[in-house]
Amino acid sequence: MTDLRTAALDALATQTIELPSWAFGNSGTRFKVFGRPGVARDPYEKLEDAAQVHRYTGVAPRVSLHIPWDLVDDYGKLAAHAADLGVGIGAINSNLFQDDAYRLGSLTHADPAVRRRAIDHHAQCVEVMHATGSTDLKVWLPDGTNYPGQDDLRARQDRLADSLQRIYAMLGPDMRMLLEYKFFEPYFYAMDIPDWGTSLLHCLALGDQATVVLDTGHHAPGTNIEFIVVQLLRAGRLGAFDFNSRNYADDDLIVGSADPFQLFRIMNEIVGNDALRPGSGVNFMLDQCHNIEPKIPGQIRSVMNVQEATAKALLIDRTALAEAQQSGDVLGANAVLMDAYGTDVRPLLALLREQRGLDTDPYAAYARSGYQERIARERVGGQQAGWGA
Ligand code: PSV
Ligand code: MN
Ligand code: MN
Repeated sequence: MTDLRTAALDALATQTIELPSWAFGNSGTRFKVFGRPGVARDPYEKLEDAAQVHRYTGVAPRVSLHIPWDLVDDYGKLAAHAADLGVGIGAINSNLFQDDAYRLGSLTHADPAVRRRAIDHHAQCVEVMHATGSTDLKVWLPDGTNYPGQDDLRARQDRLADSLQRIYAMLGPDMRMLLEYKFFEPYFYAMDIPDWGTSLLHCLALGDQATVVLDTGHHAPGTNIEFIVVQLLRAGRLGAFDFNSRNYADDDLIVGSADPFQLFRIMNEIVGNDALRPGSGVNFMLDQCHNIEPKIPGQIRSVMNVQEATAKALLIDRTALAEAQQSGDVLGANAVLMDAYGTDVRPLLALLREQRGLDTDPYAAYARSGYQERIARERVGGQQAGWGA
């Protein structure tokens, strides 16, 4: 085996991918939510399903929770349940988009009482973090305006900065805030954190424990996402990815399904900037829904897609690439990248799994396990993602 492949195997052995609890509930569009047999009925069962993904892939040891979707009486008990299943609790997502009070905003609202309510919700999330051992508080701000003149854009930013500061002050020394951006939806004139620049400015003002989350579905078509990755890494503020695939809007489809080359280009910058290494501070999370496909296999496929893109990025001959770039060999440099992208990495990933005592095909192994048939038999009344509260 070449040195490059050996190094790739070592790096792949350390990679982890975090799963979203909401991927295991029923989900859909605003037109229809299709129920599926056997879907998890509560947060405990969502963890059980997530643990299946880890069991067959070996690289998905954490689950993000969404509060209050994943509401339970005792979060210590939920974390213990996760530990029994061989997984842990990852990021805690706050929810600022399902409350009538937030029609005109939450952390940016003109009324201090509404802002207080939104800030206090994060105190509840931080409590959940303490109880579960989570270190990442993920804030996606759904605030924005629909019409020019509807509100004062500058005043909203000032109120947001103040609210975020109050939330940031709640963090323990080992905790981080992950601040997500999205260019549209649920508002369509001006979102209050529409882009990475706005998120980064707020993070820089807050302090070292604040970092940006890059959700791959939250950009305008044609945006060069890998360029954003580089900028955030350069600033030391890329805290996490929400991986998913988009064609039109915030589609939340299986990562790497429509554009595996984009995922490869992103992972190329991650590998090239030494951000794959555990401890580099980048949390690779999925943020997806499986509306028409089965949930657990959908998550297994997603994890495998991330692994494939990562493996290809690890196989880039970076010495040859640097030489070609240095000498201005435009086509040569591009060819180095394309050679790696064109490599069939499935045998390498099969070897990785074999070395870890896993089935070489996690997708097929899960299908054979009988788990899906068992949950379809035993669970009645699957929970809709987003309506756990
Ligand atoms: C918003 O579109 C988002 O991507 C945020 O990450 C939320 O937490 C997630 O979806 C689930 O609603
Ligand atoms: Mn997201
Ligand atoms: Mn989204």
